[in-house]
Amino acid sequence: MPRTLVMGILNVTPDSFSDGGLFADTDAAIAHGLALVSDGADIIDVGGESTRPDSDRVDEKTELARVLPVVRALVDAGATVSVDTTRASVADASLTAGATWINDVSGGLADPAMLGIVAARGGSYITMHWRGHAREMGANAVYDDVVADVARELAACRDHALAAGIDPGRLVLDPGIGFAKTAEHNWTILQRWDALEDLGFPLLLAVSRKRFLGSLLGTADDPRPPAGRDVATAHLSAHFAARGVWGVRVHDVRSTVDAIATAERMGRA
Ligand code: PMM
Repeated sequence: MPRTLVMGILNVTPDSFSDGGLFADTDAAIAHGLALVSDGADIIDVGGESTRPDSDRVDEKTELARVLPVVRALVDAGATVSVDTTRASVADASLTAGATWINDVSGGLADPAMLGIVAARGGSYITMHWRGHAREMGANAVYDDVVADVARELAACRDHALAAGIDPGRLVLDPGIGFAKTAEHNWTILQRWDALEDLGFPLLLAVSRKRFLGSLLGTADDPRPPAGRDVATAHLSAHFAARGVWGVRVHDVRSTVDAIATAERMGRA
């Protein structure tokens, strides 16, 4: 197995849940992206639209203005860049600017042009289990059997991506931890990861600083604040690296890189 890849999160937004506003300025965002690379990130995931529950959508022009200069600068510096977007136009412009990956939290559902554009451009694509934009997702956290339902809906995303012509060697699946899911749903999915492995594609683990970790470390009503969730994040990174997950998407790259290196060394018999 190749080593689990570490995707460093770079939110160029004023309102993301854990690092909102810190890197909203282009120069600060570029500097932070370069710092993530020097901490050991393999891919920098640049996002210009917050997916925080209850956040409003940004318009296309704003999203492009946030994302493109950062993508160009990081690509020029030699980084591998992913762009976290649900818009085909942003994906298209980002691939032109040198991005390798499109990370679409809507699994191709938000914009009907997305899958065709990524396929035509030969982009690499992360498709995530999704049940609606931020304002709608809380109400959609209803499942008969969360593992079976998420696996089935994610399989449909996989099949749509392949049918649109996305290269099977450039496709990664993500169950969308925290998206239209309660803390209990998230833990159940993580505990029954084999159901996702059965989908036959590389998987991305994206748990970093999410609220279910805050509830675990504090209480549901008084969760530990996001910056205090990095040890729990790194632990899950190591746990899933040991079972061969393709990648992990994290805010604090250093702690996850160290945890994965340690797990990898332990696994070398
Ligand atoms: N979560 C967030 C944003 N983008 N992308 C993927 N593929 N999977 C996720 O779970 C995911 C994502 C929300 O977290 P952030 O606001 O810290 O970026």
